[in-house]
Order: sequence, then structure tokens, then C-alpha cells
Amino acid sequence: MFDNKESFKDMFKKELVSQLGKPVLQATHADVYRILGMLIRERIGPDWANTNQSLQAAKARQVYYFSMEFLIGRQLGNNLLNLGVLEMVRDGLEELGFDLAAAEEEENDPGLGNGGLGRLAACFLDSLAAQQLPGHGCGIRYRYGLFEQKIIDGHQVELPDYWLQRGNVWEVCREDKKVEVRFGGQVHMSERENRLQIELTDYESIWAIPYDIPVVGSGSSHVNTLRLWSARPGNEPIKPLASKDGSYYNYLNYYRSVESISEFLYPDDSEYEGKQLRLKQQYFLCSAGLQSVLRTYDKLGLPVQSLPDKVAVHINDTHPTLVIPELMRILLDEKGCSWEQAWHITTRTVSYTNHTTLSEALEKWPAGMLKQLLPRIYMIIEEINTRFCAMLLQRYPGEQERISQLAIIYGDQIRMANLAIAGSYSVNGVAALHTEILKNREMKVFYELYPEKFNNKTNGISHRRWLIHANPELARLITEAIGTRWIAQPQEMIGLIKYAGDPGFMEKITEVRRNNKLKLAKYVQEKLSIHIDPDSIFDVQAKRLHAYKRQLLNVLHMMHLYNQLKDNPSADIVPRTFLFSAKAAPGYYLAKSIIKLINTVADAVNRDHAVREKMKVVFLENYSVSLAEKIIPAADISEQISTAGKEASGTGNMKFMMNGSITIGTLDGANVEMHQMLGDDNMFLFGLNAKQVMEHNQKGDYCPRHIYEVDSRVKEVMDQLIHPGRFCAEGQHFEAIYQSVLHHQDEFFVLKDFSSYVEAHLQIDLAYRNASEWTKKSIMNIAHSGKFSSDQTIREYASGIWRIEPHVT
Ligand code: 26W
Repeated sequence: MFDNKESFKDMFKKELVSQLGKPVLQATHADVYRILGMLIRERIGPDWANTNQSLQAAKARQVYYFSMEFLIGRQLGNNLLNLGVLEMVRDGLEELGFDLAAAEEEENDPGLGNGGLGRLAACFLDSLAAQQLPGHGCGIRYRYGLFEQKIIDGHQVELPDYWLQRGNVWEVCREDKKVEVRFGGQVHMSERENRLQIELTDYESIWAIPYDIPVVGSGSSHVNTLRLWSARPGNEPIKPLASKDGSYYNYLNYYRSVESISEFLYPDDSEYEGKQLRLKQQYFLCSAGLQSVLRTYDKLGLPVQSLPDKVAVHINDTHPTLVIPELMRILLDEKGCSWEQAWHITTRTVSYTNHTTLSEALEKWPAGMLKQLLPRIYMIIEEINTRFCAMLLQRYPGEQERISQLAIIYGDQIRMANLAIAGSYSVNGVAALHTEILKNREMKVFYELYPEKFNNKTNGISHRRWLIHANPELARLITEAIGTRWIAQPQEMIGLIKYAGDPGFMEKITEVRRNNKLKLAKYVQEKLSIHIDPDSIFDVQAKRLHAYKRQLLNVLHMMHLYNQLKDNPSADIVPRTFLFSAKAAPGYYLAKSIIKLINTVADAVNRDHAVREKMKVVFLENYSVSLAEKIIPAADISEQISTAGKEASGTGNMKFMMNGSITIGTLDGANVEMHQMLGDDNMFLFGLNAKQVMEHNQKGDYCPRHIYEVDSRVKEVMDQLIHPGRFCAEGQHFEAIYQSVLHHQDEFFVLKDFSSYVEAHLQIDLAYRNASEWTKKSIMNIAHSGKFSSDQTIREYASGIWRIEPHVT
């Protein structure tokens, strides 16, 4: 094993020659990446084995984080960093004539998630390992990541993202640990020795094959596991329904239907086709994951009643809620527990995080679909519901309305959030405001029933990924100023406050930030052939495209600004570069139209030589973790402009803050907590607050048409959406967008907030002119960002929910 630069260089050269049969001088960036990956994996191996062994020997309590998404990003740089060899490897490679950054670019970025929820899971894994906490991820190894986005003629086009094409050096296939997952079939009940016996026949059987990825703890030898499951028919499928008649084509169909289970991540978060397949995926994850958790537990030789003392199962949103009935099934049918015992164990093992207040995003499954696909699981859910409703009837006699709101099965639907709350011991929201909204509005009846279950855990981000890895120059500067302690304890960044007025430090930070802007400008030039001015304000909105996130508000403001520049070409404004990056769910028409609109406005503005010194608009395609790492360190302005009450927390807001961008935002999600620390001086707030939005909704008194009629700026930009002119060519228009904000009672209040948004942007323009004041704000943002470290968040989960402790191997 290498432990200094020279031994690293020797090993690297040796490995290169023996693995690839190439002289060192001929190695490509891809070769360098591959060899590095192999060396690093070898280095991790022994620590990984030790951690597992030692946890088992100590019978340590462990948490398993079940999630349909893990947006882990590229692994090479992060692993080098966490192993503490990043600088050494970078220097060693350089001496051999190679560039680490170029090698890093060779790694495919695994897009195993949609957005914040998936990235949060990845930050949590990083923080668990860094603090030597026994906590593992459990997910699906989708063969294709979330689609690859291309912008063609301004439109989003989706391509399959075959991220595994060149193999994955970080995973280990554990064929020997495969488990069986069953779908369909008939349930038979009989009585033997006074006990109910359950047998499933004629089911479809598939194999779940685990692929393990090591999660390396920063600065320690602790290595946790991210276990991702892949679906595969066995060589000899046990009883594939489809091939009962033995026909080869039936077998092929069966084969394909099995493989499809771990093929795609469903990108759609509004309305989605492939519903049944998604349900299949969810059960696949829950059943495979739980079976493997219980197999590990069984090795401890403890009675099943002690499960909750040793195992915590966390569900990331409702997507893995089926762990609840699946655990019940295993306890009842395989471990011989009574209903009461099984329920007692389950409800002390499972905890649940909610990530949304949008009621349409709360998962519901048609009862018939669930019954057909998972007959035994359906029976168990029915029984849970029956007993739950019986309890409710006793507790709330005569309160039909309340009971029907609480019921798990209602009409033909199974409400997964209701099942998750009833079957778990902890329910948390992801920011203070979000949790309050859950308690007082969205989940009020549940809060009244189980106040003790509800708690808040404000989200956080890994400063290792989002600051030290993404912005190494800034990290170095922080260390120069306040020493190295912040690296292990990011809240120590608060020490930067005293440098907020220090001319030397301010100068350096300005330089670092300008370098980052130059780098991004170079990237934009290469990718899009658009020149952007590094001295303009980089105003960035990068996140999933969704109506509630209001990219549209941003576009309307850009259109207005451009109109102003056309009216008055010599207007004195600080030059602006508006940057966007966002994927829209493929079936989400409005979101895709907004992408087209951004690109239409971009074309008009960027083509116009009269405004070239003042304004540019850029849409960067294929938003991903690695692209975010390039964009965020270069942003002056972070757009966090959701309709108040709609964004559960946001985590992008925290990433930008940690890199020194200033937020323009509403009092929504974690912005509220940012504002409490930063005050009005270091943030630009605008718009309705959550209470005002709610009141308008209750009264139904919001009239966008009125705003359109009285505010000429609004009228102008709205009309431009549907009439040919400055932006739209003949025959081109954005009718659906126009209608969505004007003719319905737009629940996102776009026009209502327009005026104060424009005003906030004027304030930004003014503030940016005072360079030293701006830099001060930037430093204040960085200094306070330690509060949003996921290390802190994870400590709160560890002590407040999971009751796990650091384990020193
Ligand atoms: C039903 C399918 C489905 C799948 C994914 C619905 C919704 C999703 C989302 C994309 C979930 C998501 O990413 N939510 C975000 O979670 C973050 C982490 O807690 C929060 O910071 C964001 O506010 C929230 O939108």
C-alpha cells in the first residue's frame, strides 16, 4: 500500500503496465482514472472488511437508510479526499505528467436520483461515515441513471444515460448474498399446531443481486456500505409465471420484465406512467433490503424481539414505506410472531422523513393494483388499517371526518404517508417551517394523534463534497485564515466573521471567486460558444424544473430587464449573466415549455449586439452533481424563489451559501433559517410569506388578471409570451405558460410576487456596485454556513431518532 508520493508513483506505474499493458507515456486520461480507481479500491478493502467485522463483533446498533434515490456523484475525488491522499496523488500524478482533474472527468456521474432527496441521501452517507457512525444505504442499482438531457432547438430531449457502460470500479457484486423477491401468486392459509400458516403459490420469483459500494469516512478507517440491488432472473428461475407453458418467448418476456425492475429511475414527480413498475421497484427495494438486514441481524444470535435494539430502518420519503408491511410479513409468516409482537417490533424499528408539502406528491396506490401484485402484503395492510381504524373509533367516537382523514385505506386508495406514520416511531420534516406546516396543516390530524412522533431535522449538506472538493481554492483560503479545525467541525467557519472586514482576506476571496467565475466562463464558451463576462453578476438558478420553484418568475424578470434595456440602451445597470440548469420530468409539459422559453429568451438576448455588454442568458444542459460542482462555486446570486410554503427545505440554497453566493429568496424552507442567521443585510428577501399564501388560498381572493391590468411591466412580458415580437417568432407562442399564471388561480402566485422580485433585483444591482460590502456579505454567508453541515444534521438524527453511536474500530 502506498503511503507517500514516491511509493504511490511506483505503484501507479507498475499497475498501469500490468493491468493495461501500456507504457506509462501512452496512458490516456481514462486509463489514469481506471488505475487510480483500482488502487484506491484496494486501499479501502481492508478497512471495509475490518469495519464490518468489528461492527458485527460488537453487536453495534446500526441504521439502514432506505431510499429510491442516491445521487452520490463521482467517487474518485471524494474518496481521495476522505482517505486524506488527494494532494499527494495530485502531486504524484503531476510529476508523472498526468492531470488528476482530467482523470476525474472520465468518471461517469451516476445519476441515481431526481434531485434534493437523492442528494440528501448521499450527503447523509458521507456524514455517517465521517463520524464513524454505523449507517448504510439501501437502494436500487438502476442500469440507466436519470435521463441525459440534451437541448435541441431549445427543447429538452431525453436520452438514456448508460452510466455503467465502461464498468464501475467502485462496486463489488456480492452474488453470494442474493435474495429472492416474490410477486403475484395466491395466498393459502391453513392452521398447523394452532398457528396460522401462510403459503404463497404460483408467484413470480426473481433474484435481487446486491452490489456494494464502500462509503469511506473522512479522516478515519471507518467504511460503511451503500448496497444497491439489481433484479435478475436466476439461471433457473424458480417459478416464473410467464413461462409456465415452457415457451421460449414467454421466457424471454419474463426475463425482460424482471430486468426492467432495475432499469430506470422514474423521473416523473408529477404525473407518471409506468405506475405499476414503480410499485414493483419499491417492493423490490424493501423486500431485498429487509431480507439482507435481517440476515445480518440473525447472525447476532439474538431473539427477534430485540430487533429494535440493534436495527433502525429509516425510510426516505414514502417511497420505501412497504418496509412496514414487509417486516410484518417476515415476522408473522417466517419468524412465528403474533400480530401484536410483530407490530410492536415494526413500529419501534422504522422511522420516516417527509420531504414535501405538496399534497399531490403524497403517494397513493390503487388498492387493486397492490392486491394483484402483492397479495400477502395487501392482506397485511388491510389488517393494519382495520386495527388502526378500530383504535381511532374508540379514541374519536362519532368523528367520522377525522377518522376518514386518518385512514390508511380510503376509497380505492392506499395512502402511503398514512401507513408510514402509523407504522413508524418517528416522523420528521426537513426544515423548521416545513415541520410546522406538517404539524399544523398537512398532517394536523396525525400530529394530534401522535404528537410525540413528530420532530424536525433541518437538512444539511456535506462540506467535504460541496466546499472542499467543489471549491478547493476557497477551502485553502479558509484554512489559511482560521486553521484546519473547521474541516472536522464546519461550524467553526463562524470564525470567518472577523475577517469580513479584513482587506487582505477580502482581496483574496474576491480573487478566488473571480477565478471560479473565469473557469465557468471557459466552460460555457467551450460548451455553448457563448462569451460571458466574469465581471458581470452571475445570477444562477440550478435545480429541478417545477412550477413551484418558479423558474418562470426568473424568466419574466429577465424579459422585463431586456425590455428596459431596449427602451433605454444606455440604462445604467450592472452587467448580468443569468445562468440556468434544470431537468424537467419527461411527461411534465409545462416544465418543458419553461425550458423552451428560457432558451428562446436566451437566443433573443444573446443575439442582440446592443445589449451584449449588459446581459447574457445561458442554459447549461444536463444538470448533475458534477455540473453543480462547477456552477455553484462561481455564482454571485443564488435564486431560491419558490412560492412560500412549497419548498420543504431546499439544499441547493445551502450549497450556494457555503460557497459565498448571496441568496435572493422567499421565506420558504430552510431559507427561513438562513435568514435568521444572516439577517436582511446578507440576503435579499421578497414576496409573500407562507402565512400570506395560505390566507390568499383560504379566501380565494388572488386575482392575477387584476395585476396584469394594472402593472404595465407585467402586461408587457405576459403579452410577449403569446405574441410574435421581441422573443417569439411568428407562429411560436407559450400559450400554456400564459394560461397557467393568468387564467387559473395560479397557486404559485407568480404575478403576485413579480413586483417585489423586481425590486429585490434592483437592490442586488445597487449592492453589487459596492464591491467591498458585497464581499463582506459573501464572507458572512460562508461563515454561517456551518450550521447547514450534514454532519450536524446527522448527529441530530443519530441521537434524536436512531440512537446510534460512533463506533471506533
Ligand atoms: C412520487 C415520486 C417522487 C419522486 C421524487 C416524488 C417526488 C420526488 C422528489 C424529486 C423529491 C425531492 O427531491 N424532494 C426534495 O427533497 C429535498 C431534501 O429533503 C428538499 O430539500 C426539497 O425541498 C424537496 O423538494
